[in-house]
Amino acid sequence: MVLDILEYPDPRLRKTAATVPVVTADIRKLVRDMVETMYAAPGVGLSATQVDVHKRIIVIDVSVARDELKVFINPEIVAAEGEAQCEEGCLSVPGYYDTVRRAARITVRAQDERGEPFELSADGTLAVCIQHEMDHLVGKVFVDYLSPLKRARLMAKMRKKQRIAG
Ligand code: K2U
Ligand code: ZN
Repeated sequence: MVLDILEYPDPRLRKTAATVPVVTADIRKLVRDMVETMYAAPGVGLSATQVDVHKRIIVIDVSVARDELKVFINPEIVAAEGEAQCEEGCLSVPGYYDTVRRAARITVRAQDERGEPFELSADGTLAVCIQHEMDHLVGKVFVDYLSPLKRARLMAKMRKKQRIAG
């Protein structure tokens, strides 16, 4: 089922996710719900933190055809190099996009939804998205990288929007 996505500055977005000890049927059900929620948003990535489940799980599909789903359980970046600036958005900060600097190429180790370990090297949008989602798992939101002035303007805009939404 489609889950609710927490909106910035909800304090629950600041919680740190716990490692998943065993990939159980419940974890696989959560992954399915996260995948459905991501495609429905639509987004190219989603972290469990954003649906208020504080476990180290992210789902990503950066393909144009929306048919290259990647599931990362207990992801860890084992190598990072270079630097790239990329325009980022976030389903938890709707309507706001800004440039963030991140590593250009990364190697990530994780388990898939069967609990099988794998290693993946990525660059481009996939590398940006993996780093963006892994930030969510430690309570970071991409707006944390912006200048205080930009963040203040964004907060005013979000508050106004949330007031109108009632
Ligand atoms: O974490 C999220 O809210 C998912 C983001 C993932 C993302 C962040 C930065 C750069 C690429 C992906 C959402 O997909 S935001 C919507 C979006 C879609 C395509 C490109 C940029 C942002
Ligand atoms: Zn995000």
